[in-house]
Amino acid sequence: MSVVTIARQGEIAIVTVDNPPVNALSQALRQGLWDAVGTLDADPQVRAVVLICAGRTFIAGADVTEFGKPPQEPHLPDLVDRIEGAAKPWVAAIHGSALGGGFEVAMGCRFRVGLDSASVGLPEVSLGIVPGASGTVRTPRLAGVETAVDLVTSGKPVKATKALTMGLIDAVFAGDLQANAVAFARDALTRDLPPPASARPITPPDAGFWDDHRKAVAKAAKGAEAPLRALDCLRKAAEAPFAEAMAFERQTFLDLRGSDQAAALRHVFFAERAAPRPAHLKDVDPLPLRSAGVIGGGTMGAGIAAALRDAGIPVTLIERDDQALERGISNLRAIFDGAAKRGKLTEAQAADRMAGVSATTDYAALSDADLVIEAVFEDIAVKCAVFAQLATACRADAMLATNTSYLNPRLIADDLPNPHRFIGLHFFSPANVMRLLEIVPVPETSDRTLATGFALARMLGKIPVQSGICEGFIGNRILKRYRASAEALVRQGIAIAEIDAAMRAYGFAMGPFEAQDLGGLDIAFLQREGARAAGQDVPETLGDILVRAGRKGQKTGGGWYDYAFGDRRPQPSSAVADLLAGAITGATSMEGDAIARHLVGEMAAEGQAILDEGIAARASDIDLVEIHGYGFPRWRGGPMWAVNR
Ligand code: 3H9
Repeated sequence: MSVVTIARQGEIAIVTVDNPPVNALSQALRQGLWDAVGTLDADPQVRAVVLICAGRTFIAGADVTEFGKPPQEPHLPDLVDRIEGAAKPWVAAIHGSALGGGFEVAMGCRFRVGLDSASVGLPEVSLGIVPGASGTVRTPRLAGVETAVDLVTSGKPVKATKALTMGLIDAVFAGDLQANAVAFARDALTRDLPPPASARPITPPDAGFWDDHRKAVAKAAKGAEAPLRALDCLRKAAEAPFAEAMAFERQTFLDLRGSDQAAALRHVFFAERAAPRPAHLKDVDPLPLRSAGVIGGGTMGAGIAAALRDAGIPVTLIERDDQALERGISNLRAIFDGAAKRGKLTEAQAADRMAGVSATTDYAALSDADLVIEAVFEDIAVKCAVFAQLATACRADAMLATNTSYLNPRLIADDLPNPHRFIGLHFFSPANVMRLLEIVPVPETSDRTLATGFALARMLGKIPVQSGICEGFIGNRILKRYRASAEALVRQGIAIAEIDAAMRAYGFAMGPFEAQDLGGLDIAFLQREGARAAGQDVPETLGDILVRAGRKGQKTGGGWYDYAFGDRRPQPSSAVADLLAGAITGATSMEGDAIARHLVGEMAAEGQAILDEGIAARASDIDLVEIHGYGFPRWRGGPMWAVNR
C-alpha cells in the first residue's frame, strides 16, 4: 500500500501519510509527497490541501535509520520548498508530534493547525545534528530569532497551545482534527493568503545577543557540538539572504551527520528504544497498577513516592513510627514545594500530589495495594522483617519490590510466599528525577511481574534496564571499579584534582572525587566495613583512610578536598596529602585525555565482564545505565560505545 494517499472533499484535497510506526520521512514518503504536489497542482478541482497523518503521530522527522547511508532524492529541503511553492495552499494538520523534518514539512505548508494535545519541535541537536531542511531558517521567520534559538538549541518540543502563542501554529482544536482542518482550509480560501514562511522578514537581534547566547548554549551543551553549530546556522539565517542561509544549514547538517557525536547519539536513541521492550515479554500482559505502597520515607522512599504521584498513582507511605512518618511526609512535601517554587508544578498540582498520599504506620493500609516498593535502610534483617509483614498485609497477587542497591534480592525474598511476584526495582537518587531504573528479577520472578516492572518504568517516564544479580548490579558495580581505578591513579602519584579535571573535560559534570565529596564517603565506607565484619577480604582504600580521619565529604567540611564554610568549591587539601602520603608510591604523570581514556576503559572492562556473566543483556543497556544513572556524557554514547568504536 502507498504511504501517501489522496482523497477529495469538494475543493479540498486530503493528503494522508501512513508510514508506521511514526511516519518518518523515508525516501518512499518523500517521493510520495513530491508526487502529490504535482498531482494536486494539476487538478483544477482542488483549491487547497490538508496534510494529515494516520497512526499515533504526525511526521516524527527524518528516518534516522537512513542517516548512515548516502542521501537519496528527493532531498527533504527540496520537498519542503516544493510544498511551499505549490500552486494551492497546504495546511498541515498535526496530532501527536511534528518533530524535526516533520515540523520542517509543516513549516513549508502555508498554514499549520493542530490538536491541543499535539507538540512540535526541532530535536535534531539531541541526535548530534542540526535541522537540515530549513528548521534554522524558517523558524526565526515564523517565531522570531529568540524563540527559534531556544527551540533549536535546546531541542525541546513545545505543546501546540504554546506554539500558537509563538506564531509557529495558526490554530489549535480540541476534537476531530480532519474536519477542523478542512473547515480551516475552506475559511482560509475566503481571505488573502499570508506570505509563505521563506518570504517573511527577520528582525535581527540586538548587538550582544549572539555572544550572550553562545555562552549560555555552550554551558548547557557540556561538550556537545550540535547546539553551537545550530546557533551558527541561526545567526546566518538572521544575517544572510534565505538561499545563502539554506546552503549554510545544509552544509552544517551534512558535516555533522557523519560525525562521531551524531553516531554516538543515534546509538543512544536506538538503545533507549530497545531497552524497554525485552523480546520475550512481547506477549505478556502487565498487572494493573492502580495504587502503590512505599515502605520508608527517607530520601529514597520519598523520591519514589513522588515519582509514583507524578504518574498519578495514589500512594500509601509506611514508616516504623510516628516520628519517622512525620519526617517522611515533610521529605515528600519538600519535593513538591520545591517543584512548585521552580515553576515545575502549579501550587494546585503540588497540593494534588500531596492529597494523593496517605501516611500511616499500619501495614494493614496496604491490603489492597497493587504494588509495594520497600526503600528502608540497607540491612538484610530490617528488609526481611518488612517483607514478612508485607506477606501477611498485602493481597497474594500484589507485586512486591525491593529498592536495594547492593544486597542480594534473593535473600530478601527468601521467606516470601509467592515469590513469583517479587522483584528488585533499583531507583537512583533523586528517584523522582533520575531516569534510570534497574530492574532486577530473582529466579522465581514471573514474566508477568517482570513485564509489570517494565510497564511501571514506562508509567514513571523512566529508562528501564534489566540487570542480573551481582554486587551493585550493573551501575554500582561499574562505579566501584571506576572509583578503585581512580584511586589507583592517585597511588601512582597523579593529583586528585587532575583526575577530576580530566573527567570534567571528558564531559562529566564532576570528577570521581568531587562526586564522592558531594554524596559523602561514609556510605561506601560502611559497606566495606560491613563486608569486613562479615569476614570478607576487603582491602583498605584511600577513601577509608580519609573517613577514619573524619573526612566524610562536604558535609564534614572536607573529604578528598577542603571546603570553606558555605562554599562548595573544592580546594586541594594539604591535610589529605599528608594522610595519603604513605599510600602514594609513584610519581607518574599523565595527560588529562589519557587519564579519561584509561578510566573509561576501566568502566568498559567491567561492563564487558558484566556482559560475559550474563548480568546485562546488551552492551547498549550498560551505556544507558551510565548515561542515565551516572552522568556519563550522552554524546559520547556510553563507555561500551566509546571504547568499542
Ligand atoms: C530530522 O528530522 C532531520 C531533519 O531536520 C533534516 C533531514 C534532512 N526514524 O519512540 P518510540 C522508531 S532528525 C526512524 O518508542 P513513541 C523507533 O525506533 C529526526 N525510526 O514511540 C521505534 O521503533 P521500534 C528528528 C524512528 O510513541 C518506533 O519508531 N526526529 C524515528 O514513544 C517507536 O518509537 C526525532 O528525533 C525516526 N525519526 O514516541 C523524533 N522515530 O518500534 C524521534 C521513532 O522498532 N522520535 N522511530 O523500536 C520520537 O521522539 C518518538 O518516536 C515519538 C513517538 C515522540 C515521535
